[in-house]
Amino acid sequence: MLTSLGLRKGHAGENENSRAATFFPSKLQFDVIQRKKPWHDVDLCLTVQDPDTAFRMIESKGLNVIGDQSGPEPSHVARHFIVEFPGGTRLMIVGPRVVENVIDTDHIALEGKLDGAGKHFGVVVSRFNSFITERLLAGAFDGLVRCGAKLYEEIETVRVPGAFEIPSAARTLAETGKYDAIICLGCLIRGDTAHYDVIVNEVTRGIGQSAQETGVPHAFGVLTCDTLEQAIDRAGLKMGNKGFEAALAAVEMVNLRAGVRSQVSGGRKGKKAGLRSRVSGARKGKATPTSVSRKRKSRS
Ligand code: INI
Repeated sequence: MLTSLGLRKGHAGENENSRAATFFPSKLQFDVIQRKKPWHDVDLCLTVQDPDTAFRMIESKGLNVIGDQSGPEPSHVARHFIVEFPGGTRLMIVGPRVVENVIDTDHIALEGKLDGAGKHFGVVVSRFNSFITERLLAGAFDGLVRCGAKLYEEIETVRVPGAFEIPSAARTLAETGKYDAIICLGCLIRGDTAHYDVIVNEVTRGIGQSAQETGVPHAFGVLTCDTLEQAIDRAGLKMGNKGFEAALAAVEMVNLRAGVRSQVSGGRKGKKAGLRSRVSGARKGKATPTSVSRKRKSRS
C-alpha cells in the first residue's frame, strides 16, 4: 500500500519474529506539516499523485473512510479524504486526480530508478581533508546500501592522496568494465594560493572526461568550498551529505542508462531495465509515483 501511495521501498528483511521494510519518499523529500491550529481534525496529511486509487485501496483494506471531500470523477480535479485507523489516528490523503486526457505524452520524462541491487560501484575517495572525505564516504555507503547494493560484495573503494588524483583513479576503475558507476568523493578548500583554482578545474574536467570517454556514469561528490565550515555543513550537517547524494545520483544514472539503452534497442522493457514507470501506470489507474507528466507535476 505504501508503494502505491508513492513511497519507494528500500531494504527489507525478516527474522523468525517479524518482517520489516524501509520506505522512502520518492523524491527524497517529505513535507511534514504541523498545524498550529486544528485542521480538519487529522494527525497527518499525505499527498499522493492518484487519490482515487489510494481511496480504492483504503476501502479494500476495510479501513474507515470519513469525510470524502471531492466531486464526481473525472471533472473534479482534486480529491481529499480522511481515513480513521483503529486506535483513532486520522490520516488525510489528498492529491490531484489522474485525468487521462491531461497527460502530455511529449513531456513525459524518463527517470532511472533508485534501485542499486545487483549493481557494482567503484568509489574513489581522496585522503586530503580526510576529516571531511571520510564522512562523504560514509554517506555514499549509506546511500548505496539503502538502494539495495551489498557493501562488501558490490562496492569497491579506492583511496587516493588528493582530489587531483581522483580522475585518473576513476578512469582506471571505469576501464576495467567491472563497475556500473563510479562515485568520486573529495574535498577542496580554498586557501590563500591559486592551488585550489588550478586543481578544481582539473578535477571537474577529468571526472567528466572519464565519464564521457568510458561511457560509465560518474557521480561528482567533490566538495569545492571556501571554508572548512562550508565543507562540514555538506558532509552531514546543515546541507546534507554530498556523498549520499552522489551515491543516489550514481544509482539513478546506472538505471537510466540501462533503461534508455533497452528502449532504443526496441521493445518496451524500460521498466524492467531500470526506468521508473511512466504513463502506463497512470493509464491503468495505478498510484505510481511517476505516473504523471511534467505538466501534472508542476500543477501539484
Ligand atoms: N587536495 C585536496 O583534495 N583538497 C585540497 O583542498 C587540496 N589543496 O587545497 O591543496 C589538495 N591538494 C592536493 C592535490 O589534490 C594533490 O594530491 C597533490 O597536489 C599531489 O598531486
